[in-house]
Amino acid sequence: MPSALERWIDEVASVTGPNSVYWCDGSQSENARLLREMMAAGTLLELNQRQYPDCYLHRSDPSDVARTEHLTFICSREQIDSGPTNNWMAPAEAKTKVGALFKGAMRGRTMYVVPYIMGPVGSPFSKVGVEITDSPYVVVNMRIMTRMGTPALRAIEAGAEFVKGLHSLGDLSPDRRFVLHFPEEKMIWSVGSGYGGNALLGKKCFALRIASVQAREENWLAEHMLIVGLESPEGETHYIAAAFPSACGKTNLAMLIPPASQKGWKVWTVGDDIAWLHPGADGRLWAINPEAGFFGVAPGTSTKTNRNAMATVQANSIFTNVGLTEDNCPWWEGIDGPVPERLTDWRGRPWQKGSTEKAAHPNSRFTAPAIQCPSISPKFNGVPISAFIFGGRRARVAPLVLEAFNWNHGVFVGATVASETTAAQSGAVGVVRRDPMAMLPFCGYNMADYFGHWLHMGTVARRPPKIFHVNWFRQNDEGRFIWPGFGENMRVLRWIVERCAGRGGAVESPIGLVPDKGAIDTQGLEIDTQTLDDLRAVSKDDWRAEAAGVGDFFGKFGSRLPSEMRNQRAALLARLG
Ligand code: OXD
Ligand code: MN
Repeated sequence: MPSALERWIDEVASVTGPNSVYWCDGSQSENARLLREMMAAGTLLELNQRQYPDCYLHRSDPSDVARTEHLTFICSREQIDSGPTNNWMAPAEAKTKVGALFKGAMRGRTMYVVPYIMGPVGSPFSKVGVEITDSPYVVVNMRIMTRMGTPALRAIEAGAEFVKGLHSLGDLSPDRRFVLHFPEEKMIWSVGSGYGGNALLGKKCFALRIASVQAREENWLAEHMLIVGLESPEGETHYIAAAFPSACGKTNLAMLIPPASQKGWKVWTVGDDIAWLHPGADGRLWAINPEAGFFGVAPGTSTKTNRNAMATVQANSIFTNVGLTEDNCPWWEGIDGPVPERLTDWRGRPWQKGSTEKAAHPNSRFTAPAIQCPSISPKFNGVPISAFIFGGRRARVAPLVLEAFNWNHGVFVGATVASETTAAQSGAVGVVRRDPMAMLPFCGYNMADYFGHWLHMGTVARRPPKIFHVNWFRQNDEGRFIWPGFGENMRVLRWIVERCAGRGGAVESPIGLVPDKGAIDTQGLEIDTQTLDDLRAVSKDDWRAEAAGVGDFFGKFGSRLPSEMRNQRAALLARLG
């Protein structure tokens, strides 16, 4: 009897009509063949193999360069279960409307069956998925980003449940592009886009939107968080999971290199984008990175901003929509060295120094194996989390760092994070939006219930992490950043670790605990006391306005909002006087 997987493959093949069906085993030889075929077809360019061995460049359709949130839907049976922050389509309507786009969509193409595991092979926290796709670019990226091929198939044969993901490039038209999630069926349909966040279905679609639903059902958390370990000179390591909106320097923080002033400290990279967290027998939350690679934003990455990332992408990596130098090396704005006189831009057109257009697309990416990162942690099977950090990009209002009073207050802090939009989303850049736990585009169910789930997890885990908020992006009146950021953020992380260890000075403010004067080590930094005060400043007027904005935001959720969220807001207003 054919298995459930085989029946699904047959069903999809009969609808989409590919020339052939190919089951991926994840082997090196299979990968080499796919790369050769793409180069022959002109969809992949070989980069300078001396400087970038086994690295390639892909140029996407110029209308397909970022996640398209307005075309992303949660197709729960009841609209209320998707909540006011998600687009919703009824499952039956979605299947009819988008099913029509899959009809004959793979004609003339190969249909690839891509079995994969999110998380390490054999880990009890890992989950299995199968992506059907007609894009070989997706296959070679999935091989970097997940544990792809035979081990996943074996797990399914042994009875593992799997998330079904169906992807077709379709005709790449934004008018016929949809990214659909069926949370009750644990199924994903994506058509009309080859962009990573829309097409590598293991990442945002499974590991966040579908997994967030699974996590709620099974008492764990699936979060848009990097995971790092901070090892002190004495050899004590604390792990931190941190949520920031897209393109806020998550990858840089995950791979931070302590500056010379932080002698003896070491940072271990566990993950740069997604954390799956389970309560352990010890009452703590234990995190794994479900991914095996980094899909990072290229522009701004250099040996100065992120030496580890530069080392990671030196081999076996795929670059998407970056520029190209005359000697066939990838190039982007902010990379090391002088700007070349001439380049080929991300669309393949000649580019000259001084051009008003960018050579690399602002959301151009690298896909690179995590194992190549010099700071990669060997602890793939789980690390205990001491602290959660939420961060936003705020020019004013939020201080450099604050600690929540307790778990429920921390959930409120996470739920009310605001940030400014970036190039990772299509649409206007620089608009302030509320982005709870940096999960706004990634929560697969009603966010009011998600806040409830977070509150609940504080009772499931007996020793939950402490919760903090950071803002690296505070500016002065002239619009200049007042905190140096990058490696110097280590100083703030050290205060956080100190607090987790029961040390570190803090004073109460109406919005949480802020570092005592002098509690953050600023030795060797050129920063005056006024600026330090500004970084710790909490303006009651600003926060009253903020609380009003929070009230508007909470209002969207109506009676579904947990009353504790309203209580927290009332308590904040009371503390503000
Ligand atoms: C990402 C994103 O690609 O958050 O990680 O957009
Ligand atoms: Mn992300």
